[in-house]
Amino acid sequence: MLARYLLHQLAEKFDNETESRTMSEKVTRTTCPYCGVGCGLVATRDAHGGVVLEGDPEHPANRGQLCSKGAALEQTLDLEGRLLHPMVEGRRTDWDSALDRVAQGFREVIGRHGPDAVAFYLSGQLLTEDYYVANKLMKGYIGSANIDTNSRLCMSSTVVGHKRAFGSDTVPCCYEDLERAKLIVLVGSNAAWCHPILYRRVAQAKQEHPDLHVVVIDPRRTPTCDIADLHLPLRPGSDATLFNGLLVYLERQGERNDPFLEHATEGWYQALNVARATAPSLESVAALCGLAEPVLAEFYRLFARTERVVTLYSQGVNQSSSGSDRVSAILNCHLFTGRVGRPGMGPFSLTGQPNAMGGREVGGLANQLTAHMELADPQHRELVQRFWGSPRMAERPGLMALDLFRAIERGEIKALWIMATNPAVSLPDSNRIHAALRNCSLVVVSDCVADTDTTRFAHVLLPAAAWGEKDGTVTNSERRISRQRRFLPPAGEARPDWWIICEVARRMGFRNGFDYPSGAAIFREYAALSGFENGGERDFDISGLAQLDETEYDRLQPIQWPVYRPGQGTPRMFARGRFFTPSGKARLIPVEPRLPRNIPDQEYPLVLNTGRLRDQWHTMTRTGKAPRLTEHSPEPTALIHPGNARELGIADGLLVTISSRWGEAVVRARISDAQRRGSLFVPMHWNDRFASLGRINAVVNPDSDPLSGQPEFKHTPVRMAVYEPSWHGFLISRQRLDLSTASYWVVAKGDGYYHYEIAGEEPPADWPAWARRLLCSGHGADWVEYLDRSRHCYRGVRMVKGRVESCIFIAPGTELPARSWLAGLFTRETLSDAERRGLLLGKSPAGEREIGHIVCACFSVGVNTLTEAIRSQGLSSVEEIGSLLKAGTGCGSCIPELKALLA
Ligand SMILES: Nc1nc2c(c(=O)[nH]1)N[C@H]1C(S)=C(S)[C@@H](COP(=O)(O)OP(=O)(O)OC[C@H]3O[C@@H](n4cnc5c(=O)[nH]c(N)nc54)[C@H](O)[C@@H]3O)O[C@H]1N2
Ligand SMILES: Nc1nc2c(c(=O)[nH]1)N[C@H]1C(S)=C(S)[C@@H](COP(=O)(O)OP(=O)(O)OC[C@H]3O[C@@H](n4cnc5c(=O)[nH]c(N)nc54)[C@H](O)[C@@H]3O)O[C@H]1N2
Ligand code: SF4
Ligand SMILES: [Mo]
Repeated sequence: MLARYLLHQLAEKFDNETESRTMSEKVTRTTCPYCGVGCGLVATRDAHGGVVLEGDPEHPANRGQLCSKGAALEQTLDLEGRLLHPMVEGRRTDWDSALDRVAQGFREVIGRHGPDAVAFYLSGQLLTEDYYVANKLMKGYIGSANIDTNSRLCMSSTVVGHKRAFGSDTVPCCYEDLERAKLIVLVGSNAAWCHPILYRRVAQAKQEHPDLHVVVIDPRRTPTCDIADLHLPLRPGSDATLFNGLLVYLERQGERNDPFLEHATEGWYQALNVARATAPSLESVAALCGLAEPVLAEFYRLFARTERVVTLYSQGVNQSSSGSDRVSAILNCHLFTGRVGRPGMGPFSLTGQPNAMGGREVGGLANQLTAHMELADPQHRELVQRFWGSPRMAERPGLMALDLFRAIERGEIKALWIMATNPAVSLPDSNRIHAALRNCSLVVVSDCVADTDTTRFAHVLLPAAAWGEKDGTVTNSERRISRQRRFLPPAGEARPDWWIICEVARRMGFRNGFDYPSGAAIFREYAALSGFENGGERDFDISGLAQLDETEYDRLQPIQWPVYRPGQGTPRMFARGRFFTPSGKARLIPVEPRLPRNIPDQEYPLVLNTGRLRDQWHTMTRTGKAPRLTEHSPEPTALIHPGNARELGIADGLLVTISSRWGEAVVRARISDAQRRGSLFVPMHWNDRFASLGRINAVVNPDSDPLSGQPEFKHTPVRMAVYEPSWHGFLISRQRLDLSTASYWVVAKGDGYYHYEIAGEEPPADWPAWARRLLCSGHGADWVEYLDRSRHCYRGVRMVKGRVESCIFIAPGTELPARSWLAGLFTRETLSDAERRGLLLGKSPAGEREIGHIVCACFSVGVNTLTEAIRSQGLSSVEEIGSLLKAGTGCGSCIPELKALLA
């Protein structure tokens, strides 16, 4: 994929700053800042000061391919919305003052209330070097372990599962195993949208080897099911029963691997016994999981008869109040059959963020120590402290994310530093998180973006260098460490996170531990610590990278840990059946399946499931800037089964209120037979910057897994009702507007415009006056308007010098003109007479068709265009669509949707 972005001024500045750079250095290899697949990118600065971004054909994760998000990165690089300067109490200041303020604030709180009265909340989007120094500062110098990370929301159940089974948090597999497997089971993973390049590798492997089977286990029929031979739409939360049932079945089929169990494991008998008691028969499992018996039996048969099976799993497993047990139930089946440590098989947890894995390695979680050591282990504490030569060491595990925010709420934690995460949006029961942040006497936020739901609570804002501006390492899902390299100068006064942390540490009096000349120096120290007195007892060892000089660090090639010798990585773990438990044996864990604590009842009869969309990344601070990405899903929606919609009188496209015991949100209803009856799906992405009422975590329950602390994001009892405003409408404007006078609004950034969907409970007394207040800034505008007072229909178009500046359409119901033709007019400098005539009608007088919502982001092909062409031209394959309309021939992320349209 080719992407291009003009950065004249930035590039000039960069050249001035780095005069010595030669032409050949203008090609920079780096790594994608989004998901844990960890694709390589090549950034090329051309002679005109532009940057071209392409997939790196040499990176082993993606071999040149990129998904829609990676391919649209160039639309996120501009300075719009960036945090460019340090700010204290809303005022711009210089770095010295801001850093002094943070150091002094933390020192004061610690002096008065002790080290546990402060906390850091970090993120899998920090680089390893950033993460390492933050962790060192908190645990070794401040002397508290109140440092947790958004990986708590993401991976922590897997960490528990891994440690229980393997004695270490080790992912056994590598990506190549996907190509060598004969069966791939995806559990609670919508990889087609969330790990698109891996998904494509699986799709391609399946094309080349038709005997490769794919099974998807997910309550919803997701785009990932497009390549599945079998889809198990199980009852939400019933995974542990399903895998316990599989364990029993494997035993019955004689698939127990006795030699492996004997030599390499312990606990299988107890695990099997509990499975027998809780999932005795196919019939009982089918009933408990809400599945048809033949479908379940087919999955069990496939699993039993296939030696080379990889189970890929993600948040549908982890994000649960029994996530750790669900992970163990999966690992049990692999251990029971000895299917681990060999090519083409194993349990494979997909990591979410680009450096979720790196964060686990450096000990970003409150209960871990650096380099996979344990905070609860006195020997590990002593070893790390001695290596650091640090004045203190946290003595016990700190608070996990949810507990940490509860401690802030109670006033026990008084100073909080948040880096590279947006907890005001992403934590469950988020209204309560807002209250806690409001209550905290010192909130410091390091971010690249100025205005987020979280930065609004900050007393001190520190501008962090963004992707493309900073240097360091990340680790992807297959333990592969890759370099992120900078190819742009920092925006404004932004600085790398590690630099900011070290500056604060030095100002807190810890000069000795934080005097690093470069990120490379931090990496060397970290690599050395991983090998320090290790002797093969700890899985994480990258001591082979401890001697890299600056140039070697700069040129570091992607490599999988452990790395004992320079240049030699380890694709696969546990090949010899030795594990990191005290006995060296893996453990099977008895799993008693537990239902979520909060289950549907009469008052809240539906289950709310939340997750991701193809083209948005989390809280939208970056992907929300890219018109190519917002067009796929411009508004938050709730997917609803047709049966539930009928019962509740909900028609497709109406607004609905979703409420739980914790809070409320308003989103648009989309009726879909891909949903399980009784279960809704709402994306996690929208927040107070992009919608008035779309922040779904206001609704999500705050229950969590007692072992991992991972929240129950996929299961909240809710009720749903039609939201009935007195008027509906939309507006398109070249400027961003303040919509606080509309009770419902959602904004999406288009190419040269902002698109708002709006609705209101009270109609204004005078529509034209209201529209003028909302849209007018300046003189010299011509208005074209239509008003039907009695029916509350209003249409207004504001023109300046023959160019459309904004338009607004209001009606009592949702019957409004389609948006795409109107939006297209915002790319023009002047309009034809016919187009002017079409304005108030909201459609092209020439009869051009509306293209509908965008399916193919690369070539902006809409759903109407596609369905029309499929019908009229009799298209029957993705290839035919591609050759006629180009859709699907770019990044390929839309292929599952194209297939769904064909079907
Ligand atoms: N486009 C995009 N990609 C991303 C991200 C993004 O924001 N946008 N974020 C990245 C991050 S940090 C992460 S963690 C990953 C997450 O990647 P995924 O885990 O694949 O994504 P989700 O959509 O959160 O959830 C996966 C699926 O779990 C299903 N599920 C819900 N309840 C259950 C259940 O009880 N059992 C089972 N088996 N399944 C269930 C949901 O229906 C959903 O389809 O994605 C990464 N990639
Ligand atoms: N309902 C529901 N909620 C969920 C989930 C779900 O499935 N359902 N999933 C959970 C999961 S798995 C995850 S991982 C979280 C993600 O949730 P968050 O981590 O809160 O989401 P992001 O939008 O990725 O936030 C990253 C922030 O860091 C900033 N940033 C980007 N790069 C840098 C940098 O280099 N330095 C600094 N200092 N800042 C930077 C961005 O501008 C942004 O504000 O959400 C969780 N919340
Ligand atoms: S799959 Fe897409 S989002 Fe994930 S790393 Fe690759 S290009 Fe980036
Ligand atoms: Mo995540």
